[in-house]
Parts: sequence; structure tokens; C-alpha cells
Amino acid sequence: MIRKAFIMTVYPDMHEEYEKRHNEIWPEMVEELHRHGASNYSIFLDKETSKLFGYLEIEDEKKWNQMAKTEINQKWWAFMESVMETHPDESPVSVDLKEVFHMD
Ligand code: RM4
Repeated sequence: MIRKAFIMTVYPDMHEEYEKRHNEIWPEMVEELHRHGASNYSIFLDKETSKLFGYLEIEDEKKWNQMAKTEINQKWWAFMESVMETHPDESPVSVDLKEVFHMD
């Protein structure tokens, strides 16, 4: 199992909308995430800075990298484009974090 952590950015006036959309995440999106080996996925918001801290566990990097190309993920990113910082291809601006500590 591989732990992944990353930072994204939500627009300051979209905090509630971002949370609402995730409370109502499409079941097909969750299924696709699971199919691509993802589990234990959390996103936390820093209300002061609008930064989102994402954490998830994956089985395999290669399998996970396929997720972005799926139709449902592309649709989800298009849907989320209005509430968060994205690249021109609608993928979220995301900075990977290096793990510096872990304990079970
Ligand atoms: C986020 C963002 C991420 C996605 C999660 C489920 O807002 O779009 O890329 O993995 O939702």
C-alpha cells in the first residue's frame, strides 16, 4: 500500500459548495476510484488559506495513473473546475507532498 498526500486549492467563496459536492460525490466516481486501487481517501480544508489537504492510499502507481484518463474522472474534473484551481485541461492544480513521518 502506498500513501499519497497532496495540496489543492478551492476558491475562497466556494468552500461550502466544494464540501457539498463531495458529500454528494457520484457513486460511479467512488466505484472508479476503488477500481483504480484507491481507498481511505480524505480531503481536509484550511479555511484561512483555502488550501485542501488530500490523503489517500493506493495499491499501485501505474494503476492509479490510469484513473485520470477515465471518462468519469474527466467529467468530475469538468464539474469541479468552477470551484477550484485547475489547469487548462481541467485537472486540479495539485502539489505532491513528501512523507516525513509515519507511525502505525
Ligand atoms: C477533488 C479533485 C480530486 C478528486 C477528488 C475526489 O475535488 O477533483 O482530483 O480526486 O475531488
